Amino acid sequence: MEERVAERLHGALGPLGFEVHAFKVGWYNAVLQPAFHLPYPDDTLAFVVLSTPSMFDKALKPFVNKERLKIIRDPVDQCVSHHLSSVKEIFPDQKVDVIFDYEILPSRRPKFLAQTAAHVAGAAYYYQRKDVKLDPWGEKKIFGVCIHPKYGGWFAIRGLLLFPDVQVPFLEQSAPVDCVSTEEKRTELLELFNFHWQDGRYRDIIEVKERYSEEQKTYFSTPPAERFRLLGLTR
Ligand code: GSH
Repeated sequence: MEERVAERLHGALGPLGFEVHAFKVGWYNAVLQPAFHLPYPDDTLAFVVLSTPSMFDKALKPFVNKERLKIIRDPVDQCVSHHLSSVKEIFPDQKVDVIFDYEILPSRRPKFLAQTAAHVAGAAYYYQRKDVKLDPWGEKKIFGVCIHPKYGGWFAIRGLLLFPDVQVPFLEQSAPVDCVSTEEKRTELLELFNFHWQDGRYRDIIEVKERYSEEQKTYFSTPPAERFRLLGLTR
């Protein structure tokens, strides 16, 4: 069952530059405090959706061109929302719940912890402070970061697709690739991500197969309000 759903999702979202990885809600809930649990039974089938570098050309630009007569406020979020919501049409007999990375609860907590989902699904390794033994940061708060074996840090976690009617008790979990395997590199990664996030060097902590184009780098490093002209939309 899982394979058929995965194949169809891959067929629909792959050509748009998205990647999907299956997991069971129970794997996710098992590593989190109850306040963060997803309210579904443990065996429920879910997918984490990532955008890869090619999403920019394959999905975002065509989406913006097609929608240019409408008012677009959040090009990236609206594009992702459009394509993930369209998935419902390929599963007309199934309930599909979609949660986006930008959604927050009234408590201002995110609706799901994206990096944890990517890790348990085997999509990208979530490196955290606890993965470094000799910790040089003292009292400082250190955020963890996911690294993808193919794209390094050049990707984003966009959402979850949940299939509440599909139970997959026998789904096998695969561990994410531990691509930043030395203590030194992990320390460097967390250092770069926490203290030099904007220069993007953390994204190249491993040799990557594909990264954002210069155009895409410029896009994401430009404040959102000024991005419209980069897309040829005048504001
Ligand atoms: N809300 C705006 C939109 O929808 O256009 C901004 C979206 C945005 O820039 N999101 C960031 C992003 O996609 C944070 S997830 N960055 C890509 C990256 O950092 O790899």
